[in-house]
Amino acid sequence: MKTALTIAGSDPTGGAGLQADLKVFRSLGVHGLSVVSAVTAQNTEGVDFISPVDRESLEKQLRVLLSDIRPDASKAGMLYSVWAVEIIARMFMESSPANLVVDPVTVSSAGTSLVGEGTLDAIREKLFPLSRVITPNIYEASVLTGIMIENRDGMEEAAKALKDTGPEGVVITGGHLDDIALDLYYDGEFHAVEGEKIKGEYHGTGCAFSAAITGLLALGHSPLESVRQAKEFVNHAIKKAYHPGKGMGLLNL
Ligand code: PXL
Repeated sequence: MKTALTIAGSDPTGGAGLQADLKVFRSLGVHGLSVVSAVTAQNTEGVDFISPVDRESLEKQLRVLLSDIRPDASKAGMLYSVWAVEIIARMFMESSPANLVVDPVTVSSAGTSLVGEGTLDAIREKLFPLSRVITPNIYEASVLTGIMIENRDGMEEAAKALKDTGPEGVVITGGHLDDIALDLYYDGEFHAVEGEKIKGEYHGTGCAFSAAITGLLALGHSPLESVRQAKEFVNHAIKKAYHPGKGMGLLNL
């Protein structure tokens, strides 16, 4: 059985974060490993509270797990603080992780900030150089590069700037061309990853997308193939989404 690790925040709704990532790994037939970086209190209407785990707890969770199991792929989701990024980067530099996917999470689907001061800069400087694939959405790519992305040219310019920070591939999500959802994958060449645009507000789509890429890389797919299949996986989960609460829909992972 292949293994995939997520380092992520806990989301009690099970729609995003660590819980969603584990469901995605399970759906793909990969054994899920998890290290919790923060505890959130939230429901389908929004995030109410965030408490990062302390340094020792984060470091111990990772060190003890990685001293035993070498994951076939790993994903970093919501890390929240600069020191969490530094601990993870140091630990991964020591253990040379295979197939690291970094989702530079900034805000929740309902708009709450999920990062502290300086965290995104630390992610760009310390984790992107170790990554196989990074998965910013248009907003995150704009903040990370300082480029205001307004169209496909802007997506391409930002993708190139992000590739220069060190990852093997960059996928910028959330573009659109008329009625087509456009994600752009760049690995030295541009690849449009198109999908049908689905209306409505869904929680955890970014988490599910980056987790699916991670699981597919663990199974041995190429980064481009993983990105394409991950997009299909998430679209399928959106089409079968359900509404257990009063707010956003949750993906059927
Ligand atoms: O989708 C970003 C995200 C990541 N991690 C956790 C979250 C969310 C969004 O709400 O709750 C724990």
